[in-house]
Amino acid sequence: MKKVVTIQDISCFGKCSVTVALPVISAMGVECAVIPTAVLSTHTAGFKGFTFRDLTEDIPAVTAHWKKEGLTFDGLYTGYLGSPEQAAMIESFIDEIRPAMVFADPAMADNGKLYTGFGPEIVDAMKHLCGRADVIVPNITEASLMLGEEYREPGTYDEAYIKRLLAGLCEIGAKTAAVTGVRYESRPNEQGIIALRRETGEFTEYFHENIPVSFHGTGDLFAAVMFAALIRGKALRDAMRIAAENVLNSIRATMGDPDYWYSVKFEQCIPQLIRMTEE
Ligand code: PXL
Repeated sequence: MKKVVTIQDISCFGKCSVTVALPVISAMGVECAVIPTAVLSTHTAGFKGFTFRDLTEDIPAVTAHWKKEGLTFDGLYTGYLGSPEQAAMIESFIDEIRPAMVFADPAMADNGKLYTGFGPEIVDAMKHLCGRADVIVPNITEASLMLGEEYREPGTYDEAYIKRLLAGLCEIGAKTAAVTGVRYESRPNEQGIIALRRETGEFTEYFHENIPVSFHGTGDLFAAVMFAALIRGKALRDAMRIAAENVLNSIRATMGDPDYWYSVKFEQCIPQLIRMTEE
């Protein structure tokens, strides 16, 4: 069995980051350790007055202990950070523990804006960390912030804009960059993920129906599934497809329930996810 670690926050209520990654990665047959970057009472999108405990100091301490124990990992998946300083600590973790694959989601922004609580320092920190990764999965907002490129609204750009972002992301150092939430002006009813492999210059894409709703936590769900699928040995396009289809299934399971605004009912789609993983 493959063994991985994810480094991101625990939002105690609200289903994102670790509380999505752990069940999903486990269901996909991969052992998952965690290093929490912060503990929040809820996620920061839509809840008011959430608590926030920063765990920055713990990252080097856990790294040192794990190094002493001789722990090894088939992969590392990084997400939401508690502070910009944590990015450099995670880079030290990569140097010390040497996970076989580094998958970074620079989870810091969406819809043209940084998440509540982040200042501009997080952008350079995430950019540096992404430069150390084998695979990165920014959305358009995160990609444009890291590159200092103009942010363009969904459905207002063409392929040239996305290819420019992808080339820039590979220049930062990422071996494979995949931009999520892509909607071309010419294909308004579709949404997709486009990836570029730095070594070969090869583009890989997966387009699907655009469901015109937005739910919190879907970026984290996408990243966790794509990461675990790659760890299970799936090809890049299959990993993108399984992740996207699982997010779509979870959105369909959630839509129309007015009590459910804070995340998606991904639990209901775990049986399908396991079937897609084992195919
Ligand atoms: O889904 C990304 C995310 C993760 N963790 C926390 C968040 C968010 C997005 O807002 O607030 C705490």
